[in-house]
Amino acid sequence: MIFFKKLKSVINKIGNKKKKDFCELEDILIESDFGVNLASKISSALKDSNNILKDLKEELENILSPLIKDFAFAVNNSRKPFVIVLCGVNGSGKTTTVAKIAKLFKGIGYTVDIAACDTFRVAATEQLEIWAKRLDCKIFKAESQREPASLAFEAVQSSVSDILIIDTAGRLHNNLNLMNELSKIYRVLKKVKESAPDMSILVIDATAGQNVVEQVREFQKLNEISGIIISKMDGGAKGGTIVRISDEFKIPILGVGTGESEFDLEKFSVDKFLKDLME
Ligand SMILES: Nc1nc2c(ncn2[C@@H]2O[C@H](COP(=O)(O)OP(=O)(O)OP(=O)(O)O)[C@@H](O)[C@H]2O)c(=O)[nH]1
Ligand SMILES: [Mg+2]
Repeated sequence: MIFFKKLKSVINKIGNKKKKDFCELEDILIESDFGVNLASKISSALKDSNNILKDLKEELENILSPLIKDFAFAVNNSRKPFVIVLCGVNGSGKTTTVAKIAKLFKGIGYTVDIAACDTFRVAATEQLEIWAKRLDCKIFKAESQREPASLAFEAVQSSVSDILIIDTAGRLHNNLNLMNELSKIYRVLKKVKESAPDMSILVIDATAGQNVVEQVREFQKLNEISGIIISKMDGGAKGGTIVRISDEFKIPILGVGTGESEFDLEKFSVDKFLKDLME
């Protein structure tokens, strides 16, 4: 994580508490996607610190630790299937995360179906079909460009598995038509199962950095986001995105994507995240 390396060198300098060094710390936090407000809040909180590294660690821990949840155990005994919807902007990692979650749940003994509700692109369905085959999951898919809400309806109605994971098309949070379409998926699900979606997961690309707050806010308006998964944390991500979202929205952090295979989903570990600070 580039952020921590840079941060360490500033912290080493900051021992003599010159104002310009605190400004530099704030700049690094901003560069690392903490956002202006949080960067300023954190660097102000550290001004009287005698041990910047320790206190920074504590600041981050206070924000992140209460939000880390083990979502595999969130599955309750409500009527089957337990419906999980994945949403997010284009290319954030939703489809790959569907596979990772399916793998995880299958690994602990659940039966899992998948619904390919990104019906716009044939390639999207094909991508999920490959995963379904590899993971040995039943897939609900549309033969042609069917309305995603209609496929979602059929999937929830027909699935006899413990868990149904619904993949959705990537959509920019400011595209009203596409956001309305997602909203329709949520509404239709409730017609079959009142509690559905039992879980709605927003997948955020850790390397994107921009607009995350707006993304969360807009997706949250359609349906309560039960948790966030941060994908691509293996790609040299700066790391601040998750701290910023956590500070602002207090939404559970369900996992971290660390690669492109179905095995690459880890529980978020604050210790691991902060370890680089101490190295
Ligand atoms: N390195 C890395 N790559 C990832 C991770 N998650 C997804 N990817 C890659 O990111 C790209 C996009 O992933 P998808 O899962 O197709 O993303 P999506 O959100 O479904 O994309 P759209 O359906 O087009 O909106 C693919 O090349 C994935 O292999 C991750 O955790 N780490
Ligand atoms: Mg996809």
